[in-house]
Amino acid sequence: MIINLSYYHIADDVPEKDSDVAVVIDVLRATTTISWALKNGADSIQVFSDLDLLKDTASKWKADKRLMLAERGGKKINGFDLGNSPLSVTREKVQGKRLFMSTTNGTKSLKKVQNVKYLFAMSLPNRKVVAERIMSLNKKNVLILGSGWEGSYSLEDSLAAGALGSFIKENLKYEVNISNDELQASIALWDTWKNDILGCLKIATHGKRLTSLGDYEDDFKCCSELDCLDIVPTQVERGVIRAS
Ligand code: 3SL
Repeated sequence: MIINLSYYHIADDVPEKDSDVAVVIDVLRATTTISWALKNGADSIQVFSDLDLLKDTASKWKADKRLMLAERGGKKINGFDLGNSPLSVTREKVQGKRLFMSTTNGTKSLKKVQNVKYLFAMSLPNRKVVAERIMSLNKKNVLILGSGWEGSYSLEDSLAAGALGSFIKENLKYEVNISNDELQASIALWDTWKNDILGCLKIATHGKRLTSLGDYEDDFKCCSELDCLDIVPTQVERGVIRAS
């Protein structure tokens, strides 16, 4: 048995060929927010690229069972309940609710691979449990997809891809084939920064962008915590993610 692991920086880079498993990463901050929302009891997250479609779909849901989250350029959009901070999805706000969510890049990556049979959202806090779930599936081709920023590379997603690749390489009983240079480079990145994850997030371009927008110190801390969540955000129907 062999597992082929590949990593693509952004949605547009994903090749047409089929994968058995896809893992989407948006460290700053969409997949961290999704992971924490589910940990705090959200019923499900439905992701959208289009804001009008999000509003229209949400309007058909019971008012006390829904929340609308939207972010563009790092900021919450006026008229929505929440933006995209993992700190905002507290138990008081999200428990039992469906979250209708759209972000600049992360939800785009989730949409891109929504036809893959096993689709997970990963952040640094749930890296270990997502890796263990992937390993337990015994599937051959696993695609890791970052979110980047508006079509370009992001350091923090690549760091997390390397963290995932390293964990699987070190813990899987059978052969792991790191099948593209993007993942080889990400594993090297992880080896360089694994003892200063927070530092890496802050020097990343999107880290600097967030810093320029305000005080995101607690978001950085939350997004850089490793292996502290036991939630595997799993697509259960197209565009809808639940904890499993
Ligand atoms: O790009 C995205 O999807 C967001 O995660 C960006 S932000 O961290 O909310 O600014």
